[in-house]
Amino acid sequence: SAGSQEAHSEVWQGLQGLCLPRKNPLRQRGNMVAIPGGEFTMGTDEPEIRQDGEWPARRVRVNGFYMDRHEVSNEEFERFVNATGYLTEAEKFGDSFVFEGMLSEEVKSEIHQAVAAAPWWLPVKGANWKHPEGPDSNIVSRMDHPVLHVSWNDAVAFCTWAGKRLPTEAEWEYSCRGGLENRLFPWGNKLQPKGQHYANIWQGVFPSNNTAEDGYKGTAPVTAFPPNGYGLYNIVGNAWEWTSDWWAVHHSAEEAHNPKGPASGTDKVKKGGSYMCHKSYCYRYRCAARSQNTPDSSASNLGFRCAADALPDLQ
Ligand SMILES: [Ca+2]
Ligand SMILES: [Ca+2]
Repeated sequence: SAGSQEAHSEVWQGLQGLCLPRKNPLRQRGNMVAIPGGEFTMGTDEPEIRQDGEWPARRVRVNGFYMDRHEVSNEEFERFVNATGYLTEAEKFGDSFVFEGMLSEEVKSEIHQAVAAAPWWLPVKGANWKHPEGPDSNIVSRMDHPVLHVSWNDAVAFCTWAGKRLPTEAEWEYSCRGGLENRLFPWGNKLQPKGQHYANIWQGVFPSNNTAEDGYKGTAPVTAFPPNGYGLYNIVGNAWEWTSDWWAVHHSAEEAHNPKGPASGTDKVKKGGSYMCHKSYCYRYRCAARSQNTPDSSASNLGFRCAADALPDLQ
């Protein structure tokens, strides 16, 4: 699988580092990219979704750091679970939220409750990272796809084990922008330059008809689609990504240095949107866009990637 090829290439890069000159040894190792420190405009003065607190635009300075090149994959998460015996919160609770459109008729027929404001989300017994659509599903053919059904607490546990941490919202948004200023998307302002798809989102009519014109009805492999200017894949679309910040919708317009969000809160910030996002109801596959969930929440479109201040030892 692509996942195991990647593992091999990580080992190979590690070996190369010992005896052979590499093209750019400081730029990358394993699956992390060096993000240069700098200043950028966080948020926007032209918010598309005001109530999410996408505004005001403010100048933010971040120190250099490292960012995972792609969302944490099932293969990577499995390595963590195999090494630690870690049990995710969805596994402990016994259920997780799954998008109705991905469920079998059999699983659907057993569910009698839904979220009033979003009836396409169903709590599915036995849904977790190994069984993303419930007990009759598995990840065997999706080891290189993003791990799903991981809570914020699970994401922190993984990143800590890997010698990393979650990115702050500022670091995530700075990474998303890939060196461009004030653009909607990681690659610019046009959703589909030259008619090409740059992210895994929803085409068609949400939630009834997913044409999968971009090639994917659900998640895509973590390195599908072109990377942004910093070499990051699927930073918008595919799976939502947890950040370390608590959620708030009011922000100071003052310039800030390495902001870390409010000191406390009830929800954590997630960024980037997912394969379920369509402009008509979830125009959140933009770098300034944001949303939130409680730290113990999990769902079939929510994952993460890690950041680090220094490159961790290879796992
Ligand atoms: Ca898609
Ligand atoms: Ca993503």
